[in-house]
This record gives sequence, C-alpha cells and structure tokens, in this order.
Amino acid sequence: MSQTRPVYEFNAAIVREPSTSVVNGLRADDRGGPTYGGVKAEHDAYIAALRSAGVEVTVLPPLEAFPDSIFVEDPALVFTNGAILLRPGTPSRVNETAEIAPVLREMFETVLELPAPGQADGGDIMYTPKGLLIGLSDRTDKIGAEALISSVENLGGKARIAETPKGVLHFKTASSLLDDETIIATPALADAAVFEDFRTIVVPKGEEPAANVLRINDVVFASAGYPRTLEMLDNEGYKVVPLKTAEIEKIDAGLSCMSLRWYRNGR
Ligand code: CIR
Repeated sequence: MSQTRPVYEFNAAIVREPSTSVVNGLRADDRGGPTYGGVKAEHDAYIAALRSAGVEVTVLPPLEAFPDSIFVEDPALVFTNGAILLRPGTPSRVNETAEIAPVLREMFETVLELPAPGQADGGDIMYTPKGLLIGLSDRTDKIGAEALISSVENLGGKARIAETPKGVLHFKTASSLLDDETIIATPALADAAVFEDFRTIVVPKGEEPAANVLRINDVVFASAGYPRTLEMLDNEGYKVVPLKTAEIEKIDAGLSCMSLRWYRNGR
C-alpha cells in the first residue's frame, strides 16, 4: 500500500445509482426526507464532477432493498493493491457488503474481509499520508477498528484509532483531508489530539456539515450550501468546486459518502 503519490490522487471510482427507496434513508433527526429526483440530480452532478476531475467512474445499478446503498463509501475500503470488505455498523446496511463484494472481487486481485465480530463503516476512515485514521463511532467499534488495523497492515499500510465527536454520524462527517499537511474539521473535532501532525482549518460555526469535503487530484469538492467555508477554502488557495448536497444531507450524508475511490495502476 505504500506509495509516493498523494493519497488523494485518484483515477478510478465506484458509485451506485440511488434507488427510489433512498427517500427512506436513515437519518438521526427527521428534517423532512429527500426526494428521489433531488438525490438523483445531486448524484448525476457528482458523477459528472468526478469525471471532469479525471476519474473513470463505474456506476452500479440501484438496490431498492437498501435505501442507503448510494453511500458506497461505507461497506468497503479500496486501495491501489486491494480492497477490504467492511461490516457496516447498522442493521439495515450490513448486507450492502455482500452486494458490493462481487464487484470488488472482479476489480481487485486481493479482497480481504473484516474479521468478525467487529463493525466498521468506511465513513469513519480517513486516508492520510501518515496512514489511515479510524474514528470510533456508533458505527465503528473498537473491535472492528482493531481488526481493520490488522487488515490494513496485511495490505502493507498502517492505521490508528481516533475518536469521533458525540452526536456526529461518522469521523468524516466532521473532518476531511485537504492536502498532505492539512485537515478541515468542525470546531468540535479540530482540537482533538488526533490531528496534531496536521495544520487544521476550522469550518465556521453554523457550517459544520461543510467539514465533509472531497479532495480529488487538484480539486476540492465542497458543499455548495456553505458560503463562508467556500470562501475560506478559496482564500487558502484551493481549487474549489461547489456541489449541491442539500438533499443527501437530509439523510446525514456528504460528498465523500457517494464514492469509493482509488488509484488504479496500469492505465
Ligand atoms: C446512514 O445513516 O448510513 C446514511 N443515511 C448516511 C451515510 C453517510 N455515509 C458516510 O458518511 N460515509
């Protein structure tokens, strides 16, 4: 897994079309569900944006039985040299892993499985140049995180455990990697010792969901609904591309959740 290219250099991604059942996606607070058409429009724009950033996107068909299956980031982790099948930490999503497994077995020579009985969601896992950060949350428990560290080491990488702030779904709901040295995080997570090796940019109070950005190659995709964060990133010199997330946010999701990304050799 060791590599010299930036961890945000990607040329391949998997996404899954939303099902009409996405309107029933899980949410902690019901602020009114999304519409299928609204999610579909955001998803279509997302696919187009990944392609314009130089990523070859494989689009999987919708799964009506799994309302949250559009969020392919959660049931697996992918790297240049292999994939790890995870065990999502909420009952309605556990079997999403079995749905994506054949696709990954087709695309990757090495596909590991997270050893039972732990659980881990990909949304809790941040790739950094210093190894993976695995945030403990209601979805990712200590047993799962420790098992995952072993799996990552088996692929030649390294990982360590971090804490996810209370009341936040995933570690990456509240933080994202912007470049080799920089993290963007909510005020609640910014002070965490876990980011001591990084420069931290803090999203303004009231714009917390904007902490989930997606760095791909030279672009930072950021949620369009948070003007102060967009301006801050722009002032920091990032090439910012805003994308609409208003609908997927109604089911607690952000930009990273909608793809699995990796650098595929030999293209
Ligand atoms: C869930 O609760 O699982 C979905 N409604 C949202 C998943 C968001 N995924 C992510 O942050 N990686």
